[in-house]
Amino acid sequence: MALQAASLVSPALSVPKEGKCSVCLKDSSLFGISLSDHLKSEFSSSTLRCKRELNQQIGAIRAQTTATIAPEVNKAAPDGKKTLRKGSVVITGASSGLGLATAKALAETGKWHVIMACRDFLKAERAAKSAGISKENYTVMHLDLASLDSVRQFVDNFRQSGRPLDVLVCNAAVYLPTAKEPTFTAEGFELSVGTNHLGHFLLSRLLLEDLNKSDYPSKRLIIVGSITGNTNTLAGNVPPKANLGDLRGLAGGLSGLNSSSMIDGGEFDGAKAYKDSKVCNMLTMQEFHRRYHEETGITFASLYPGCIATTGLFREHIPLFRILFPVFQKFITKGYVSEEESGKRLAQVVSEPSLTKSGVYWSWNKNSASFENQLSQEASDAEKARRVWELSEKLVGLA
Ligand code: NDP
Ligand code: PMR
Repeated sequence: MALQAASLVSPALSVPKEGKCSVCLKDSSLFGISLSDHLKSEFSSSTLRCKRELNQQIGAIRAQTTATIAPEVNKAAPDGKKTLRKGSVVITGASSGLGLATAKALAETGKWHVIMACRDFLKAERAAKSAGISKENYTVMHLDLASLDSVRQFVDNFRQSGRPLDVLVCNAAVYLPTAKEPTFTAEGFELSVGTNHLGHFLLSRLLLEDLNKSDYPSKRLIIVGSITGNTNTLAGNVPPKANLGDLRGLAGGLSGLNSSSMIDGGEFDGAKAYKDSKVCNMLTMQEFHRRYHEETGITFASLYPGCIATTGLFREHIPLFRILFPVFQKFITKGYVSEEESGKRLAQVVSEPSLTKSGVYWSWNKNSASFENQLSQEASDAEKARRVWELSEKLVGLA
């Protein structure tokens, strides 16, 4: 049934009869891309650049204003008992989709102040407003993960704000399935791995110190993973499959100049680059756990929130995909979840007292109950995690 629907979706898709995991896509862009789509994306990338520069300026101004905000503290009530102060959580990419829904779910409890770490300041403000998040429960701060300078600037601005850091959620991501050629971050790393993995890697390494200083009862660092990076699932077996290979491209800096833009050293493939970046996210979470959990007590976790087929993640995909994908996930795979539901799930990983176990990749069953899921062989390979960590340290200037 699933495969019948799949063949309706695209002529570029062929399904060999044997083997349940052998669905083949001849073109990773699924339907190919029309000239008008291409021109549109060229146009929007230059307007995006201008917008980003403007946002950076606005972000700097805003950062100065947030620097004056007095931090909340754990207060002693008149009877001498301490009341728990509001938790302070940074969520990257909180301007849409999962990040916004999580910000809303946490803010609504009245127990959290959400720092929305976003590249588009105005978009984030508007998103918070239209989601109905009250002003006292959030702050927007500028962060462009595709620039390591911006990551460092964000960390400085955050520290100047005087707020504690109790939970960090590395959520932002880009997915470029129709790109024919690689695009690059400010430092020249292929954009998907550069943003989704390397930007977050630097951010979380720098903010570990801040998390460690927090006096909040449960400190957490969460890196959003995905089923599509796990080849022990049907979804993870849809080509192109994640595969970091021997990491030769990562070692070469993903620049596409003297080395490949892909981690495994292969030809550029936007869909594979995204899935590889998700494997890096899940490996990084486990390496954090091995290196720092015992010493700091911080909970390190990852998750697959469900297939949130309506988010902006698929904005670069062709229009037909964006129409059919939610229907396919709702009625065929039954893997679909709404943005609201996914936000509640991630909010649980941020704040539920029952989800404090570290080193876990959380998923949810059909009744929306959380469980500890198994990662694929590659996504749980400790030796690979160590090597990804060490190579990433060099690329982001920490080693
Ligand atoms: P969205 O596109 O809705 O959200 C992604 C967010 O990342 C946006 O806020 C976007 O900002 C932000 N972002 C992108 N690039 C940068 C950058 N350079 N600097 C800062 N922020 C950036 O997608 P989702 O909500 O679906 O994705 C959220 C997470 O969930 C991702 O990690 C994704 O891998 C994961 N996930 C999603 C699934 C799904 O089915 N959708 C399934 C499994 C995991 P802007 O608004 O400015 O574009
Ligand atoms: Mg997938 C149980 C089956 C299942 C689930 C849970 C997902 C989730 N997908 C499943 C199956 C299939 N998908 C099958 C059988 C096919 C072939 C028709 C298929 C195809 C497909 C495509 C072309 N699926 C996709 C794409 C994308 O472009 C999405 C992607 O890979 O983004 C990286 C995607 C996804 N499927 C999912 C999920 C959660 C995604 C997207 C988001 C992500 O992993 O972050």
